[in-house]
Amino acid sequence: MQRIVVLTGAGISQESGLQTFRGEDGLWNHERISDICTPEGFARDPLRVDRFYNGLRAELADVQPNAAHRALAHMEECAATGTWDGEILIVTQNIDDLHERAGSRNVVHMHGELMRVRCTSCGATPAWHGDCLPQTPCPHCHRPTLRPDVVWFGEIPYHMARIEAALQACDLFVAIGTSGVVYPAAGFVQLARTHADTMEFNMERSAGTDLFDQTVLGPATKTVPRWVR
Ligand code: BV8
Repeated sequence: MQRIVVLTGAGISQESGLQTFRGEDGLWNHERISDICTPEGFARDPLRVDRFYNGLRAELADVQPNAAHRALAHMEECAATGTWDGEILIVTQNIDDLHERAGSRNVVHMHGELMRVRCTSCGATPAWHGDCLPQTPCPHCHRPTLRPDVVWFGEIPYHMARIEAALQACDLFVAIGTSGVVYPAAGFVQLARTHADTMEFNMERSAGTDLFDQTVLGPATKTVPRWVR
């Protein structure tokens, strides 16, 4: 039984038409991280942050999963049907739902999900498809205390215990389309390389490239299906 953990970042969704964070047209070239991606930024100007995520949510409705998402979903299907003696867990930093829409079920969103909001009063995390604004009432407790269900800088990522257990147990750790600058995700290769093979798929060298056994350069829609075949 081969156990694979795949960490994905914004680069796997780039060819679906979603912006990455740090490329030449990256999201963080147009907005300051401190204004958008911190609890302090949200407390300062919740409307600005809500509008940022409302815009990403609207964009997501117009894009489709690509061949890289589908290749990973195919691996999970082969495991489920027994044509491959293995298991695959996708740990994604992405908040889009393209892995799920490609058919993957074993997906962990460590930075949260764009298609959910979280109530800071009752803790509910309802699915959310339209706009959410500071005065929008929570569908459960009816208080106007909803926020994007997203992990901002300085907040603790979701599902860390499950992720760390999977990293300890894996035989192969693969990173696809991540610049390797945001922790704790950027540190996963350090944890895995003590006992597992490590592979990276990217358009260019990342901050972590020297830590991987192998780096495959090129667009994920070409390189990942070739690897999965
Ligand atoms: C935490 C929210 C404690 C959702 C995001 C000093 C040292 C070390 C760490 C820290 C430090 N100071 C502060 C920290 C901690 C901090 C951090 O890491 N800061 C960095 C900047 C130094 N981290 C945190 O605060 C985290 N929390 O540490 O809590 C803790 C930890 C563990 C246990 C207990 C307590 C919280 C971090 C989460 C922040 N939230 N986003 C959203 O809005 O999306 S981060 C943001 O960056 C996104 O989530 C994104 O996923 C993430 C990483 O970016 P990438 O996915 O890598 O995207 P990027 O654009 O950077 O790169 C794209 C790559 O794809 C490129 O390499 C490109 O070449 C490639 N590519 C492009 N096109 C393609 C492609 N590859 C293949 N094919 C293509 N077609």
